[in-house]
Amino acid sequence: MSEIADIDRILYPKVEPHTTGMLVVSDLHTIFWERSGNIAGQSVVVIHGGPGGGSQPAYRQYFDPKKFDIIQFDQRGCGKSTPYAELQENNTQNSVADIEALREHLDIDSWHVFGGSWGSTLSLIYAQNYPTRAKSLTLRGIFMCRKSELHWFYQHGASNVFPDAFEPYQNHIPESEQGDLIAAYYTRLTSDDATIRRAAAKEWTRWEMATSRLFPDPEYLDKAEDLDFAVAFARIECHYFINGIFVEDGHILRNCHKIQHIPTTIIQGRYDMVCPTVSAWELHRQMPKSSLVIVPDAGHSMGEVSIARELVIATDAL
Ligand code: STX
Repeated sequence: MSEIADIDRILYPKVEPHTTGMLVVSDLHTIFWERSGNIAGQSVVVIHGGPGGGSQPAYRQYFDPKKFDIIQFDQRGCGKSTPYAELQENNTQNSVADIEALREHLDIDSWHVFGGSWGSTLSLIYAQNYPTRAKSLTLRGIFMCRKSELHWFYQHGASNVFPDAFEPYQNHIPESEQGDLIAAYYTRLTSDDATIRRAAAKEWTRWEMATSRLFPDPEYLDKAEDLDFAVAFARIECHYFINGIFVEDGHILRNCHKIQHIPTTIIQGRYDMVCPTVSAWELHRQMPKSSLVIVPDAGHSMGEVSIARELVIATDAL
């Protein structure tokens, strides 16, 4: 049985949004949102990864559409939000404010918050800023974007497990600049020359796609070839990371005291090479009432069967 067929049996059937909209959040940025499932059900907001990854139709299949009012949106500069791949006025504080603006726009009092990877980062900071608005947190592939985590994935660490995938990512940059790959990629991803930007985006994105699953999926790797996706993803990620996500290192762990009352489930793939398990562990330690599920046979992606299974168990229990 292929992995694709298996995951179809775990996830809820495909549903289409019943309402979509564009929310103007600043003079520059407009956010695309979509709503599916049961509008009279419990509201849940889905926070996508990257930053810059955009929301995907499959993300709503992690929720029973009869039970949940499912809200998805594309963060600034990605997916169907405009302007495309824009870095100005694109930062963590604005992204948190956008979630709150969307909640108010949809006239929802409080909602469940669901996010993986960068989506876990942003979910945590959102909940810490608006602790009465998050009814629960369902978090996967914990990423707190500390310098240690960024160094592990983009400079040295994951490189030791995936030297084959790391080589083209590293060698895209001349040796003289390889000492700081995030900075070197930033220069290229923000170049005036679209050819340079696109070439860098492809290598940056390939590295992440190649390392996201315990068993790499060729279809997933193709995302790096989709330059419309890769340019926004790579530019926005790199912009957030070179700026230390616009908060002090360790900000999230230091602010966990504000969210102890929020029921929290943490789902983490043991062999997550993008966001190693130690971050989930440290978060769990700071949130003693949280439940932590370490999935023994998975990496980073919510598309992995055993991660998907745990996520659906968690949302069914909300
Ligand atoms: N980035 C982690 C992250 O949030 C370092 C992420 N990784 N892949 C994704 O997001 C997509 C699934 C959106 C491609």
